[in-house]
Amino acid sequence: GKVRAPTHIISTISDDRGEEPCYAGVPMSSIVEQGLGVGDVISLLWFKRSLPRYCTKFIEICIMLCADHGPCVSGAHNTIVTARAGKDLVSSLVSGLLTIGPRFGGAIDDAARYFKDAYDRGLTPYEFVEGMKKKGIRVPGIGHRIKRGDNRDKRVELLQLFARTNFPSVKYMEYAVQVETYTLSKANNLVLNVDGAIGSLFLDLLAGSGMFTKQEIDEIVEIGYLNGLFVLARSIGLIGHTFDQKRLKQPLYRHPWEDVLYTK
Ligand code: Q5B
Repeated sequence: GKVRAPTHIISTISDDRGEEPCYAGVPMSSIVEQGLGVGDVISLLWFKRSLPRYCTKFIEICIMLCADHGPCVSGAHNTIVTARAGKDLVSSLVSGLLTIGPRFGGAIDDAARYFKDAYDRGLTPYEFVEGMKKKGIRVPGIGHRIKRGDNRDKRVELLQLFARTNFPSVKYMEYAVQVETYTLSKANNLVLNVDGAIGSLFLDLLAGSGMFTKQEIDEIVEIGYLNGLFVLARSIGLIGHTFDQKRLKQPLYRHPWEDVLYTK
């Protein structure tokens, strides 16, 4: 019989060898003919399955709402400084992307991990938050630099409204809201932020859609797919900031001495 040399790469998400490329087995022409969108493409390439329309719409809303949050956030600031140093698009983009992490935009996976663990173990919000405090860990998905209890994040409200209207269950999100109610009783800045809203709602999508086994959900949460949503979304804004600086012919950035505390 035929003997095949062992391969150096295994790939399961796409195939470009036939007449047309396929994403998770779905030919490109079918994706276009069915009028599918970027949420469907993400479903195929990240989750290797077609998800119901409300799920792909939710993914698209996450991408749209996280695409940009002004020039002052860490990522945009880095991108702007890099573009003004005369660097190219990719360098400006990745310089911004590299700021995404546990404090800025990259708290979605940990929010999902901690909210899931706390909810599944039946912890009250008090037990969860105080337990985190004892361990010296900030609750991922809680807290914001400019949003407050009396100045909520509109993005969070829009995601919650969509999910309450379209998801079969929002138990993890409701738990995150209870956690927020408790943290807000401690300090006004400890709101449920956009990372926490996406993290908890994606748990609801995974658990409520009937499209994933328990083992698959655990794997997705463990591997950490969800920061990818923020990375993908914010790339749109960071690319925009690069073009903006180039268009405006902005000179090399130098931070003003007056804004530095020089001390020994
Ligand atoms: N405290 C986000 O902090 C921030 C606490 C907490 C318990 C918490 C902080 C935090 C978890 C990570 C997270 C995603 C660093 C944020 C995003 C995207 C964005 C960004 C944009 C966009 C803000 C004051 C007091 C201290 C702290 C306590 C704060 N957070 N305690 N759990 N989670 N959150 N990140 O304002 O007693 O005085 O020592 O790490 O979810 O990134 O728009 O800007 O779209 O671009 O610097 O929205 O919350 O507050 O550090 O001065 O803390 O609150 O222990 O207590 P701040 P701090 P104490 S969304």
